[in-house]
Amino acid sequence: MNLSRRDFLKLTGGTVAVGGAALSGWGLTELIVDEGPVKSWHKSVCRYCGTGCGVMLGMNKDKLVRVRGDQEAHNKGVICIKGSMLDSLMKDPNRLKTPKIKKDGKFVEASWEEAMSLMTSKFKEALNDHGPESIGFYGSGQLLIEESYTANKLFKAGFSSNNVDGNPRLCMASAAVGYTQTFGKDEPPGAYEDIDHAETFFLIGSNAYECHPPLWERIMLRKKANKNVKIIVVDPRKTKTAEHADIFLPVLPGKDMLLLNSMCSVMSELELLDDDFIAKHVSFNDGNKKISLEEYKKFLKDYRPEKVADELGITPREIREVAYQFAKSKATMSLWTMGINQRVQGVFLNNTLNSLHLITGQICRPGATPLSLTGQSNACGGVRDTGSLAHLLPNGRLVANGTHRQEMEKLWKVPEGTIAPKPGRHALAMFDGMVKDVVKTALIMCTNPAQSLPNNRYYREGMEKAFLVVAEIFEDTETAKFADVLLPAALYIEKEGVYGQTERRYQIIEKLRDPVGEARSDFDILVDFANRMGQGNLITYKTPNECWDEYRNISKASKYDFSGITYDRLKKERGIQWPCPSEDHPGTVRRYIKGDPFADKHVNANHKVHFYGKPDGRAVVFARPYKAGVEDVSEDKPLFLTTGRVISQWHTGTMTYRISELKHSAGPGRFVFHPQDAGLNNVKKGDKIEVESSRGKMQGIVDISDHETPGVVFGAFYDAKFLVNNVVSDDHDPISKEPDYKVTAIKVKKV
Ligand SMILES: Nc1nc2c(c(=O)[nH]1)N[C@H]1C(S)=C(S)[C@@H](COP(=O)(O)OP(=O)(O)OC[C@H]3O[C@@H](n4cnc5c(=O)[nH]c(N)nc54)[C@H](O)[C@@H]3O)O[C@H]1N2
Ligand SMILES: Nc1nc2c(c(=O)[nH]1)N[C@H]1C(S)=C(S)[C@@H](COP(=O)(O)OP(=O)(O)OC[C@H]3O[C@@H](n4cnc5c(=O)[nH]c(N)nc54)[C@H](O)[C@@H]3O)O[C@H]1N2
Ligand code: SF4
Ligand SMILES: [Mo]
Repeated sequence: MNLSRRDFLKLTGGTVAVGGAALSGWGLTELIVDEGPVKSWHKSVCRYCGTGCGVMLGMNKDKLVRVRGDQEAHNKGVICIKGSMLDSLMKDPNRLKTPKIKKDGKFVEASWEEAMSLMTSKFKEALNDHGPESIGFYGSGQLLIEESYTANKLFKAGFSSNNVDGNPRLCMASAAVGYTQTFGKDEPPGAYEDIDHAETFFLIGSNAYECHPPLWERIMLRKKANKNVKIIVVDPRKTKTAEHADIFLPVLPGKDMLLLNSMCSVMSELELLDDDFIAKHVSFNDGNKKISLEEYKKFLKDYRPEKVADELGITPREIREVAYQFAKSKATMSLWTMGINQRVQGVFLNNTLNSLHLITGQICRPGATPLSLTGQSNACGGVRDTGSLAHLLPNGRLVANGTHRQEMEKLWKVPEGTIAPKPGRHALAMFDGMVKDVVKTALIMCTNPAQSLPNNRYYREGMEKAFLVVAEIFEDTETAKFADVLLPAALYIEKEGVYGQTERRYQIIEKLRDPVGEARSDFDILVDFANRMGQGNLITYKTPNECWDEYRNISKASKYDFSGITYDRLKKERGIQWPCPSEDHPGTVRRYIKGDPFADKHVNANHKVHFYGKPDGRAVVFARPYKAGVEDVSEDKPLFLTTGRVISQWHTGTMTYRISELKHSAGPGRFVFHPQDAGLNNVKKGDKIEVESSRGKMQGIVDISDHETPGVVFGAFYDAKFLVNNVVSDDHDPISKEPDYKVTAIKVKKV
């Protein structure tokens, strides 16, 4: 069936995936756009999210006129409504087209020469007068790998400044630390393919229906094909994902550690543990030292369902049922996202999710795996794998580790001692440093922190004080307003480079047209900046392909080895999963088992798994206690505010809220109440209210929906006129430093 996009949105509210399959039933594989005939089709990847959908782009000269899902990619032709409207984004007439410099509070057009020399002189001044800790780079999981790699190398090895961080800190940091602590290496052991083999899906803190629609559709197809498939959803809100669950646990926000530990305790009590797997492949730890299985079991006794169910807001029976289903199913796959990562106990939650799989042996088999879903298109490849966070170096190395620093200094051909031994400032600390006037000058690229950081008013003070260079595609973003120098960036198919998504899959985006106006790719901006800063000997490559080849060869020295993934291969194949140590290697679907080049020599019929990230080859099960967060409801602040996303909008809305169909589908930003809470607070749809949290007050409009649950108010963050982050708390996980956007106690009053 062919429909215009407008009709499609009218019929569906934009809430279903566009594709061949189960959910939508529309049989749509492409949406028709009247932009003239397609002259050539090109394989690419969607610009937006970490699902990493393969798309086919129909070009008419330099115009993108059609987008459709790539049948040969992992998403099998399915894409969501955002991806299907990439052409609208690419033809937006309001792009930033020239550099601008702020003079007397107003932006005036400038040449690249003027803008770049002002930027260079400000960075040199800060470096000379205040040292490497006074500068910073705040990047993004939406930059290309070559761009993040270059910025990271330039700052850490060129300027000896570890103040390199970015929005993946707000998103994937807890998952990355979780995997690293458990397995010794970041990035998931499994892959999307596991969806086709799983019998039980355990989705916790993920609204995959709205945020990873093609993956959700693949889960639905699996369920249709096999009647034993059960879907468990744990979420304080009755999301569209939860609506389709066989078992839905509406836990209260912020308490999941009680649930996960309780599930472990049930498994221990009912002898559902996989003793053989544990004996061969697992060790136990209390966070400080190794412990025995017996000691671990003793720790779990405090979490018996009867002890925790009330606090979770569910029944002991429900916990037992879910634990039993998880352990006994033929293959259990966990999927989680921000409801778990963006939490003050984000790392512990990630550890414990991994543990559930390890103690039941639900891992390293088709369909049995803990798969953390990635948020942004390139948070994995671009930021986690390149080590573009304040505490990391490329391919799993740590700033604080002397051997790792020396390895990178050799690979980057800089003198020993060049990389500073102390981790730099993580996202919140970077902007806090600006507030305190310690971070003087920073480059912000491909992210909009003035809207996306929690406790937003506070960090904006810092943006006001520091000298900010902002590379953007639009001039009207909240962060661009704080820029002293604004640089026009090339977007998507105006440049070339690689994205790496959830399942360790690298895919290329080819350049299909020139940038608008005078815009330059973030890569070109960084290479030019490096030269002007006297770092031409460090950043020697001139093209993304040359950069890729340098980085690809560097990866050889690590367990991330993707040296076999060349641009040539990426152009021909539909993405390749690392490890991939040679050009004739097919890539690795599942890690730590036969077929993974690093496990191969250790595994045999009797010993099928080898966790090579750990010296003893054993993954670690941590005994992690629950700790109540500071942001809990009380008489004074009786409601939970939780924040997140809707299907038709991307983050801060700069790209999607200007597209009329998508704007219409989402509507303006608002506070969404369950009918019962609306009644209790005497508010109705359309009322204006004031919301107050520990961080401040804001006003907003009320909406009412059965998708919310009593006690929980939802707000999305796409609308710049509804800055929900004004009231969201910036409490964060003490290890990952990822902020807790999901749990803020509030009170409301009608205005
Ligand atoms: N449409 C759309 N898709 C996107 C994005 C987008 O902006 N728009 N962004 C991408 C990015 S970067 C990301 S990070 C992902 C995010 O993808 P998701 O994490 O799936 O989306 P969120 O809406 O942030 O939150 C997920 C769920 O966590 C639940 N939650 C809140 N508090 C708790 C809690 O205490 N416990 C539990 N168990 N759950 C809780 C919320 O109710 C919500 O349903 O989406 C990616 N995909
Ligand atoms: N309340 C609340 N806040 C949240 C979250 C939440 O759940 N709740 N989630 C957090 C999470 S998980 C994330 S990932 C962050 C995302 O937060 P941000 O990264 O701040 O949000 P985006 O809207 O993705 O910002 C990307 C910016 O880059 C610009 N841009 C697009 N393409 C390019 C390009 O090629 N080059 C350059 N230079 N610029 C480009 C866009 O116009 C946009 O302004 O938000 C975080 N904030
Ligand atoms: S699910 Fe994500 S990657 Fe796929 S089309 Fe939608 S936004 Fe793009
Ligand atoms: Mo994210």
